[in-house]
Amino acid sequence: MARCMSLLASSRMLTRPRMSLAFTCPTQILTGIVPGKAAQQCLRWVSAAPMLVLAGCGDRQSALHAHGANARRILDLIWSFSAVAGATWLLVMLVLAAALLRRRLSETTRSPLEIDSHQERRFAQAVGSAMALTVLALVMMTTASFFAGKSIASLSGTETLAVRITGHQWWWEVRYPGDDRSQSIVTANEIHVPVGEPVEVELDSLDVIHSFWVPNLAGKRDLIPGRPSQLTLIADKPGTYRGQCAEFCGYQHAHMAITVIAESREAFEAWQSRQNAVASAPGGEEERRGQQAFLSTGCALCHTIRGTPASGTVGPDLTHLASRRALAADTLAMTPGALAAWIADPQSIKPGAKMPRIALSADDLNAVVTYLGSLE
Ligand code: HEC
Ligand SMILES: [Cu+2]
Repeated sequence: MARCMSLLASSRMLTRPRMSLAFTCPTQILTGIVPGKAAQQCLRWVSAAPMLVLAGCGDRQSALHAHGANARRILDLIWSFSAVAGATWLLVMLVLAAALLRRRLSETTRSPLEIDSHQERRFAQAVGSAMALTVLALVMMTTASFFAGKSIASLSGTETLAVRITGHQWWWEVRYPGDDRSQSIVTANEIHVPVGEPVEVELDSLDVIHSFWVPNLAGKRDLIPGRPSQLTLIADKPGTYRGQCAEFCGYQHAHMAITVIAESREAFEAWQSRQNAVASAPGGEEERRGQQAFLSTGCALCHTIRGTPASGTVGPDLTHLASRRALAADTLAMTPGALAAWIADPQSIKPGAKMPRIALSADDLNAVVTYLGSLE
């Protein structure tokens, strides 16, 4: 960006003949001797800027589009704090402008060391009232923030459903505890909730500190290893809301997204009963071969597919993989091509991810993709 700014500042370099330089150093950029490639890069930045700004206007992951009681309290706070901060900034700028203007108008000959007691008193009054105003604003903002927190906390205890989320580098394990163990649903990176009902989200981590943040629905809450925390989530409009880990947790932190799907009670219950079932048995020759390859090449050491001997817990539960919308914490869409690319070489898609590259023959890879793709 700095490179870009200095390039913009001196447009003559865009027309300057290209010099034969092997590299650019800051002084070369500043003096305007820059190869055409840097200029091109800069133009790309400039043309991308409006898109970056507009990207902030989407409402799938935005604290400015509150779709739940919890998020609305926070949005009210955002607006009131912004209003106070904006008004303060405006006031300071006005006073500054007035001071500069006055100084220019009244070029006095008086020495700055001379003290005018009348003026001193006025200064003291002005500083005193500015301080009083600041204290008043702080007290008002603290009170607003206290009541917002209280109102958010008052939602807890009214939940109709509990979801247990465990943070892993770099994906979210999602469990819906059932009355008995066989009834508990395990999935990953995707939470389904009935619309309009408060849901208790219990958070914990097994490795480092993560932070759960679905801005449309609720504020942030950290996941601290060994210190479970909880949060109440309400979605008052059906839809798909995106969230992201909001605490830097390592190399693939940026690829650790979570999706909340809010749907009607009936749709939610239908989803729940499909998820409760064990995985469907392989339907054909290809799927049988896929399952065999899955069980014999080490995948089963890290992944569970309920209804098969695969019971690893290092990676996401794959029992109903194909019912999810995305792969690897919203890094890829759920398509056969993306699934094949992920299994063939996860490290090229999410370098550092805790899934190793496992060499499979092309036929085995295809079969595994067909098999996993059938796990609706
Ligand atoms: C050493 C443990 C390990 C082994 C072995 C392993 N995986 Fe994984 N797998 C993971 C982890 C961890 C993730 C989550 C990666 C992430 O999103 O950062 C994952 C993610 C996946 C996903 C995406 C799941 C989702 O919901 O996003 C699929 C599909 C998958 N693995 C298939 C396989 C297959 C097929 C094999 C065998 C060829 C295999 N894995 C072997 C650990 C493993
Ligand atoms: Cu994280």
